[in-house]
Amino acid sequence: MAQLAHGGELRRVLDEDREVAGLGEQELLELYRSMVLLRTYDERSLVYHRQGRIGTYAIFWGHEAMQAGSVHALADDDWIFPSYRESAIGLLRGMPAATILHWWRGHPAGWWNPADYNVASICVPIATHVPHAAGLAWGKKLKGEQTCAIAYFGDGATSEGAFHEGANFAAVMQAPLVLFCNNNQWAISTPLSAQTRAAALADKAVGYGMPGIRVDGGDVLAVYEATREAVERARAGGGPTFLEAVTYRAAPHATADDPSVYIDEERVEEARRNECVGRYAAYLRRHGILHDDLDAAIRNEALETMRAGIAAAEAEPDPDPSLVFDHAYVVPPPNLREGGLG
Ligand SMILES: Cc1ncc(C[n+]2csc(CCOP(=O)(O)OP(=O)(O)O)c2C)c(N)n1
Ligand SMILES: [Mg+2]
Repeated sequence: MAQLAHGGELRRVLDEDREVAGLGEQELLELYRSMVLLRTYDERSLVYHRQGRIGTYAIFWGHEAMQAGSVHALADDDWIFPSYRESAIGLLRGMPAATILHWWRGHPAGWWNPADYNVASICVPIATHVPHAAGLAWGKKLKGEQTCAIAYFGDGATSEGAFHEGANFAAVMQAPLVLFCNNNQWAISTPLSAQTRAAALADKAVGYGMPGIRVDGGDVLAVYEATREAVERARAGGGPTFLEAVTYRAAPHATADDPSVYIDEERVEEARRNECVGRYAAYLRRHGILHDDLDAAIRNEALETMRAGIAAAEAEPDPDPSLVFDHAYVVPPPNLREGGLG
């Protein structure tokens, strides 16, 4: 039966300094590599945006633990449904950085075949991918496959009709789905307090008849452990799980946003001091798994991936501008025809 979370304790691993069963030194380092790659992607993207090399960009600084921790708990066959906040999650499935940079450059080469990576398109409309993920998960179950799906969305998305439809459908059909809510406590400038009267978003799970788990979203191992449990339950026929990962958004919503007019700067500072990559690095160092040379090598490798990624993206010829209209009209309006674009 579903449990009431009631805003209570968050699940944690790093602060308790405990180990997670089944994770050896190699797996722990792979997880770190993934986090550093995501962090590097994000920090470089902000620079590329300022240099005019990519368009408006949704920053995910501080969300790396949620993304890497959950993806590492999946099998390669499991399907990922990202929102714009998880735009670079395909990197963890071997997608080239150039492909994602193309997406942010508005280039058609930024759209991949989802079946190549089992990563769906980046979803910008809030929560509309939740029913897609529920449908895919249900379809896999009908086919007798062991595959499950994970849908990523924010706290604001839980107020959307599409979230409700997808969550209810997945529960009724007992679809093997993980509903992963990144609760960064802001939907652009709307705070969580204006989003819901629920004591905890995980409590919503009760209404759908599924388990709800609350976890420290800055703790990569807690996220990993909680997602693994949800995935195991899904594969065993136990249906969907709602997973609420709690953080505080420590960066602007996107490059077009100025949070100084609405956010609590002290909490931002606190979140930045307690950021997830540094927290995990400290854990690995305490356990003798990470040291300076290895850390430098991992960071350099990620930087090199980004250097090669932006070079490849910029080497791609510009697309034909008329492509924008290709699938928009059966009969193009006269002004487009006159302009030679129809
Ligand atoms: C259907 C829809 N309505 C409104 C928007 C505009 N919009 C873009 S991001 C955003 C906030 C979403 O906040 P949240 O779900 O908490 O996700 P976060 O950005 O914090 O990851 C909104 C309202 C949109 N993209 N789609
Ligand atoms: Mg949010």
